[in-house]
Amino acid sequence: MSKESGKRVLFGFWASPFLSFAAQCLIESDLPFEYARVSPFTGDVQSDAHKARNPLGKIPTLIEPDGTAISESQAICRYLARTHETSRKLYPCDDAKLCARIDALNDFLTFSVSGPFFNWLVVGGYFPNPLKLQCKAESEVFSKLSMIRVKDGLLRIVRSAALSPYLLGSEPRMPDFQLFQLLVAGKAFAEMLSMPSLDITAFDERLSRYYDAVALRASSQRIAAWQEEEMPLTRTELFEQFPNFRTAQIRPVLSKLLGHQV
Ligand SMILES: N[C@@H](CCC(=O)N[C@@H](CS)C(=O)NCC(=O)O)C(=O)O
Repeated sequence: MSKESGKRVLFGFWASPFLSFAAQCLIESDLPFEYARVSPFTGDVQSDAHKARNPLGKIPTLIEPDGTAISESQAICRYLARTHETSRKLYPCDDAKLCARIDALNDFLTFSVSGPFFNWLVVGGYFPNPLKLQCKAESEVFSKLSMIRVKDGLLRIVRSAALSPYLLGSEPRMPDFQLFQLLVAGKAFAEMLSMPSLDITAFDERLSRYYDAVALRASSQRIAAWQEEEMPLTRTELFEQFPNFRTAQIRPVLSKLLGHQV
């Protein structure tokens, strides 16, 4: 039995929109949990202790009181809905038609918004600064192309969603917290990396109004306070510890790929 058993513990760090999304589903479901910090910026995700929880070496991971470990934010939220009545409003598993609409939005957000956003963050943001790789021109081109993809994905959503005020109507569902926490992360990383374009909420007025509506929820505000409290530590790790182990891993691969020393 893991030493975490008997308690519900969420592993990760607050700068991750995936962890914040899972945390928001827990709070909205009235499921108390403890938080245990595992930072990707220190290499903690590759520790034996974390890999025993999630062999993929990613955060977030949730350990349920019975010892069950679940990773991947959407898998966590769906598991909660299947095992806890209070969570079912976010993902009504007995309503196949509504779940299909929810799944469609979650899948679209993952593939067409969140994926390109994170590639942009890494290649356009982390590579030149804080990793200080000499690939500024390539990073800028990549940023522009990523911005087009992310904007396209977000515009498809705001044009087709109910936004009254939530994506599927008057009640928030799983994709609302996935999207909202991505918008929150955009703002945080725009500030942390001095890259204003990462604030993707600013792409469209409808998105700003949507953000403001979800931000009013008590769960959003609780998470915002935790995110803010942890930000100085995360910033220090990003600029001081992260380059120490990441730069050496990436530099030879990227130099070969780009055909010049980075
Ligand atoms: N699809 C995953 C994404 C999780 C993810 O990419 N987490 C990042 C932090 S935001 C991570 O663990 N990075 C560490 C690594 O890739 O080594 C989810 O929805 O939970």
